[in-house]
Amino acid sequence: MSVDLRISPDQIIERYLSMELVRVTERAAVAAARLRGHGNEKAADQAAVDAMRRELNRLPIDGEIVIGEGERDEAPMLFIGEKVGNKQGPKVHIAVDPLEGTTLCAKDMPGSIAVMAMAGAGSLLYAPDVYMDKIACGPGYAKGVIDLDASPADNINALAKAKGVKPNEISTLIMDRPRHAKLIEEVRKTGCSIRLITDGDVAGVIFCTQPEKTGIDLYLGIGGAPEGVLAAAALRCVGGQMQGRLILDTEEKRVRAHGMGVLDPNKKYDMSEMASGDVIVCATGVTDGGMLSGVRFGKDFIETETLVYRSITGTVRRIYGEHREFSKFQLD
Ligand code: VTB
Repeated sequence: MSVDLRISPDQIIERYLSMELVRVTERAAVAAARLRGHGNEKAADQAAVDAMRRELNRLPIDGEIVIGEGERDEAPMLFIGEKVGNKQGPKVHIAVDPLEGTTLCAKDMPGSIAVMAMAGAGSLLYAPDVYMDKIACGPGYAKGVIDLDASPADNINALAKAKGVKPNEISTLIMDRPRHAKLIEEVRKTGCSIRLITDGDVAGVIFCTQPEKTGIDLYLGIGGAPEGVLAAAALRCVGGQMQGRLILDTEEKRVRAHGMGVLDPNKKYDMSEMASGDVIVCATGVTDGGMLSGVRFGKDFIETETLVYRSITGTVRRIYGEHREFSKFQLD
């Protein structure tokens, strides 16, 4: 990747903003983590949404939520189209999932995170809250090595060849859902291993970027479209390939998507059509997971772990935070 090291005024703003975004997902994660293991998904999600919104509104941006908790009538906060920020800064579009893996948090199971992406206006796909068929692999492969329209076996064989291993040495990750019965059966026939996850496919896709560490080469299957855009944004920052297609299987969904600018309901989106330009992605662990440690409540301070990705430079920062004011004043 060639990097232009000259920094424009806009980029300076974005550089400063990366640290501000860390505060946003940290707050959301701490708020959700207070309700970790309480069996109440709604309450944990609400706490994360409230905290994220409060923090977003403190930012020096003229922001608009393009992926959020849903459309205005179904989501009182962080709805698609909601304006956030103090308006004293750049026009940006924001995708949020204040608590990705609500069930994981409610059951105190591994892998729930607070996550958001920010980019220039028009850079993130306006994805309605429908399913998306997705495929993703990590960096280092020739473009086109995987294809959403190829069979699982063909994708696995192509990836194995490119990696220089046998097909049965490729490890895949799929969400454990009845809708994936056929997919799982086809992958099993290739002899590949499958990690089945119950929730949290933003992290599932990101796992592909570090196969040596996570043991995952390939993500396959159907998950949420908003999660797809967030994952594409993160993948763009570190390299890797991803394609997605919205599943618009009813007239109502097609009309809704059309209203959001999706003119071709069968379009296969490439990673950079889902997230383009200078994107910053930020994720803080809520429960412990393969990617991030969860929030720890200590006697005197609260610990958080956050990953910040930036597409323009490909930098990934892992930020450990000790928060004293959270614990003293119980702000969230
Ligand atoms: C996923 C996953 C989420 O929803 O995309 C998914 O990342 C898809 O929907 O954590 P289903 O649960 O209906 O399969 C979650 O599991 C929950 O928001």
